[in-house]
Amino acid sequence: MRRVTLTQFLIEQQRAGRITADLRLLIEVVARAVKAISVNVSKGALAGVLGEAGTDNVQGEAQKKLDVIANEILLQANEWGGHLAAMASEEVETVHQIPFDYPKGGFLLLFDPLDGSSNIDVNVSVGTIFSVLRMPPGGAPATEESFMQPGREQAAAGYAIYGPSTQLVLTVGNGVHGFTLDREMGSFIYTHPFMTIPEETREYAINASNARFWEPPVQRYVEELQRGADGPRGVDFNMRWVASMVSDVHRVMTRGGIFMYPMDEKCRARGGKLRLMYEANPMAMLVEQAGGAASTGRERILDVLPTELHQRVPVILGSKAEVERVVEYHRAH
Ligand code: AHM
Ligand code: MG
Repeated sequence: MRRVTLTQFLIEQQRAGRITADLRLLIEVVARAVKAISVNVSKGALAGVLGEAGTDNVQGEAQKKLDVIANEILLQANEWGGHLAAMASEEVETVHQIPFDYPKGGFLLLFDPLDGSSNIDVNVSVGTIFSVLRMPPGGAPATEESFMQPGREQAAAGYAIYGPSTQLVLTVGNGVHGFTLDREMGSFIYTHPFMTIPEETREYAINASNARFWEPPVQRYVEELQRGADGPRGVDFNMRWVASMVSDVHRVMTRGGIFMYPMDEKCRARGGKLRLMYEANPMAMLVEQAGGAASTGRERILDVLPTELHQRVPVILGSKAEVERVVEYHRAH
């Protein structure tokens, strides 16, 4: 069997005119950083990387040591290549400028370095999520304003999942492509061409402990699912919740279903739980590219015009018909 590496895949994308050399380099560098994060994640207690870092991030959340390590790996890997105008990270308060002694490029890179980090200490899958925007023309030097673009403008998006195997799932606007890390060779192998979200689904993912805080449309939708074969849906649904967005979305990508972190009374003041720029937008692009849909309940996620870097939004994504149903319940309410 001919094994296609990520490098080869990207060169072919470049030849076909789908990405520029700069974007290819950018994705290669992100993939290299992901390999380094994967090594750290998999060493766990052996490397002394578990537990709290003793610091809080911008959102006042306690940082894990691995949050800090993963953030540093991504920042350092991407600083010197000359393909970026600036970076933004869930773990960093303001725009991360490229050091003055390195050349600047035309892209903006955004990431959640280690998503689902509450799962690290219990040895459950975590991930990295990233999004690539273009630097607005004439906008240099990059400011927070340069990042205020709706998700539909993303040039690329992807995530890495550090599970039993490490996988990189990527889109440059031409379908979703999955790669598996060959640890011995140190390279990503193209294992999942054109991933598509199955339309038929009997599975949903939501933190059900928040049920009493949800808005009526989501309460209605989930109640109907829970009534199973006896309810209006006429079939039984299954529920899964890893509490690691990358894992939960990866399952939806692989075998269909719906993932929701909707608006609720606990997160209303902040606008939602998940971050628009580091979580919702890249996942929404991937899900749409895989034939699914992604909404806040009231608006397509990719159409949300951001007003701040660390903005949060409600997220409902996955198999199209299910997402449309939840949106319809919002409309009807
Ligand atoms: P994090 O970026 O601080 O790890 O938080 C985001 C995570 C998501 O991965 C996951 O979907 C959600 O928070 C889980 O929330 P909860 O703890 O309410 O189940
Ligand atoms: Mg996160």
